[in-house]
Amino acid sequence: MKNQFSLEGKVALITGASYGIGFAIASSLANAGATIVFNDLKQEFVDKGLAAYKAEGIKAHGYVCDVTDEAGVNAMVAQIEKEVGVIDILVNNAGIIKRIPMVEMSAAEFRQVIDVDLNAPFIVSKAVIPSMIKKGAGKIINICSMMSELGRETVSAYAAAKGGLKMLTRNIASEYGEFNIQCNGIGPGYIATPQTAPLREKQADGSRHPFDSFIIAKTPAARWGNPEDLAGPAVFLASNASDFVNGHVLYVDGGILAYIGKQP
Ligand code: NAP
Ligand code: GCO
Repeated sequence: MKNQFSLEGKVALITGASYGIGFAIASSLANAGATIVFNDLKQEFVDKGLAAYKAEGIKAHGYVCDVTDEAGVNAMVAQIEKEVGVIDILVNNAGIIKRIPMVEMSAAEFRQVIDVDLNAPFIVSKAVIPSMIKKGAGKIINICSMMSELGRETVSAYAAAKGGLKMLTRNIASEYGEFNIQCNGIGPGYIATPQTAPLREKQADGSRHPFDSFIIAKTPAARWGNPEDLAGPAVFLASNASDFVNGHVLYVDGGILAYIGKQP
């Protein structure tokens, strides 16, 4: 059983993984034996990430790269193949959100979210698939969202992107499954990271943010998730244990999608 989940000898690229969910997923893949490669937008963040991995006893390789820049991504993937090895596991994690009511959102802002959250997973996947085909195996994990299934006020661009990412996941599985490439998604529930910090900020009187209380009432587990809650699911989808799982989104949400919410 242990062998089925082992990632010994595998190279994993996790995008935007200096901290937050990406960092936790990368650490779990490293603990299962994988060699970790990650990127971030600026050298300063890459350096912080490298120090954080080192503190965990993980030797990681960090690159500066904007995942929306196709030429930059292609150059980074070529450099990784030369310096570290062919990428066996790709986790499309880098993402942004803009919480703006739709009628107040500019088309440029909408496009920016789509660019990072949907176009970039296309660009990075496209860059790694040819070598996976040559190798006869590959794993792609797209970090989806509750918003791959649900809408809410102010997140039109994010929901459109994450809904699209779910379908990109199914399409990569459909198009490249015959080459022994599995593409699946992880749909995290509400996870405590810098991205969701504004939704958990304490009120002036020290009470919980109303959105914080709302999420607790919507989650059967009655808590926010931690990035570490995604570790086991990520290892499963990166390993041979999931070789016949393809085009699936594994929601890791403490039960949100199953629940109508606590009656006030
Ligand atoms: P986060 O704390 O904001 O971290 C996102 C990471 O992506 C940062 O390292 C950021 O880099 C990087 N990034 C953003 N744009 C990039 C670009 N163009 N090129 C390269 N890197 C870029 O977010 P998180 O909460 O850990 O979320 C990680 C993923 O999970 C995202 O896709 C998010 O949508 C998804 N997700 C989050 C939650 C949640 O509750 N937190 C739930 C479901 C899904 P910088 O440091 O340079 O900004
Ligand atoms: C929001 C949140 C979410 C989460 C996550 C849920 O404003 O509703 O930021 O969208 O980050 O993606 O799964």
